[in-house]
Amino acid sequence: MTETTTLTVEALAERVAAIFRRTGLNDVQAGALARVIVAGERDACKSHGVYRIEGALRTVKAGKVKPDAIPELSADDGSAIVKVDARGGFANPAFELGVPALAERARRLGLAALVINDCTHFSALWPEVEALTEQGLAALVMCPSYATVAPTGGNKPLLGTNPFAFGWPRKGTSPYVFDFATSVAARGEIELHRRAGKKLPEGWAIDADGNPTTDPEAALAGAMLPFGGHKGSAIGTMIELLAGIMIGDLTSPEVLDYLGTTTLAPFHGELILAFSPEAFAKGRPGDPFARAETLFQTIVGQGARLPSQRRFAARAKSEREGIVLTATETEQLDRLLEK
Ligand code: NDP
Ligand code: PYC
Repeated sequence: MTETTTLTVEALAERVAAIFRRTGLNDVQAGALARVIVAGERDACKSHGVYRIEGALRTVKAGKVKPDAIPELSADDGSAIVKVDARGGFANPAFELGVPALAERARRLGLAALVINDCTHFSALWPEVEALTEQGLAALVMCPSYATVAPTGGNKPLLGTNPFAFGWPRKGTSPYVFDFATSVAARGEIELHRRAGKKLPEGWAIDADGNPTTDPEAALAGAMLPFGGHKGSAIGTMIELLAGIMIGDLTSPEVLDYLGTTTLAPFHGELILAFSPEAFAKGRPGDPFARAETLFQTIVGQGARLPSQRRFAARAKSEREGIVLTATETEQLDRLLEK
């Protein structure tokens, strides 16, 4: 049997933050990164958990992210668009800085946007969505990545795996949240298959000659495919437009040109939209939260599950019993702490 180690959420967060501080990250960067990585591990989202630490450290060592950046909130002009300049640091502390102003504007104006520019982004988006649903707001979050996905009908990497997440607040229970790559799977999943020596499911990727492949190495050298064919391809393109071009930041092909590799975390911008359901529904019949509950109950009533239910169950278990790490993961953390 493989040996495992169990740590509390707090103990793992301390270890991860200590690793980042040892590499020269300031407290703002190290704390925000540790929170998002540990949240991934806690919720059994392995593709964005502790496995991501080394990629973040590689990006620091390559000089492609500023470990001591202090994000800056633009002067307050009361507009619906809140802007945070990550100043070359990671996206996560920039998000944490911008979210109070975003939530206040969304409540006051009905909807508001947070634009983060010049950031390195490697994390899952649901922690950001949940930061807004916790405040009674609905949210949409998206960002480009780097060119690794061929558009439907094409044969070369162009779009990113461009994650897209949505959240709806629910009273007295976990929010409705989905969060997915607009490729068939996150690139992290391909890498985890490669490490485990497993073949990919059919339909995930093409090789460098544009032929379908189930070999993770060939997929990493070729291109991934969008989810849902032309529909995912169009949504991935929309994210390049809204969260790349519209906010004056890099698109996925530009990110790859800038980095020259997919082994580092991508540098681009991010767009977060927050909505007040009460403001939108004002003057219309019915309470939007009660109506949403009817919809959710009907979905579940058919035997379907709501997205994020697996994650919330994993979270409850981790909070109750601790986070279980494999021997390899524990060795990785020990090695990085000793470096
Ligand atoms: P998954 O396909 O694993 O999950 C997508 C969503 O669908 C989740 O909300 C999941 O909930 C839900 N879901 C899965 N199965 C069902 C089901 N049977 N019924 C209802 N809902 C279901 O996600 P991906 O592999 O596409 O993405 C994983 C992560 O990678 C995301 O968090 C994303 O943000 C991140 N990512 C980040 C990128 C970046 O550049 N920063 C790029 C690409 C991806 P549950 O979790 O409960 O299973
Ligand atoms: O899993 O596709 C991915 C990814 C790319 C950048 C961060 N995560």
